Amino acid sequence: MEFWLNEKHTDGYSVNWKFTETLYTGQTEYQHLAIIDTLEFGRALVLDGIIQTTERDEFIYHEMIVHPALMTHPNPQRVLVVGGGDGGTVREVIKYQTVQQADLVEIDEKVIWACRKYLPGISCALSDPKVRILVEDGIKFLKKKENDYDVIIIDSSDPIGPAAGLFGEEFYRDVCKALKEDGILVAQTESPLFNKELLRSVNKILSGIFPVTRTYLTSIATYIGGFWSFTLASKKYDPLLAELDIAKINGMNLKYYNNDIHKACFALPNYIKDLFK
Ligand code: AG3
Repeated sequence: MEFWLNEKHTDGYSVNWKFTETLYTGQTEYQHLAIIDTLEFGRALVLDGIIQTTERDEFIYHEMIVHPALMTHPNPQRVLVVGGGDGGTVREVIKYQTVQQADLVEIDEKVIWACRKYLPGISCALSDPKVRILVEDGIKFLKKKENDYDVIIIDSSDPIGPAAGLFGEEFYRDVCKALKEDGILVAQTESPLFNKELLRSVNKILSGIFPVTRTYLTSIATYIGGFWSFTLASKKYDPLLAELDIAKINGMNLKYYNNDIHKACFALPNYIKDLFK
């Protein structure tokens, strides 16, 4: 017998993943959660039927959501990750010697539990003393914060279900307030091909709040549409002008991000530039 996950993205597009084992499946308070072992990509976290991360290519996403901002900021000490309960993002954040504390605010405790148990290579940093885990709604958490973080990273799922509120203006204004005067925000902003209105809207909202807004790209086979986008918004430092101290990443053994990628990832094809006109 063969097992296939049919990952449905739109009415006319889905991706099929052959898997050999279901390690966990269940309904949480917020979503359906599964951990499966796929034939091509290793173990994967699946939320509401959509693959969030896989052992094989998680490094691309997690390095790219973290390093452009942490290299742009000259002295990141306090970092907040909203979502990201699998732990991959905080794993990259605490590689920086300057980082004293990484707060992880994840709404769904079950995601943390399942990733700790079944995805140890991704979740390994969750037990690090620098990481403080708060099981809480990121939207409510940020309302209480002011002038507190150097970098805030929004590592969310798609803008439906529990993450819907993480792409709107009110939330981004709260993020801005929670950042210090030279703080940087980064958000995963979906596929520019499949979700271009979302990317356009986020870029526009952030440009109205922050002096510097830059969308950047990478490609991750697990996610659809060729390119995957991230949007960085900054109160002071521009990732394109920042003097990068490449010594900061020496010894981190990164598999994707480097100095050349930092410069190249902000280059946008015309169909994406046109979205922001
Ligand atoms: N968060 C982004 C997953 C988006 C997947 N969406 C999709 N394929 N349509 C990943 C969380 C990893 N820490």
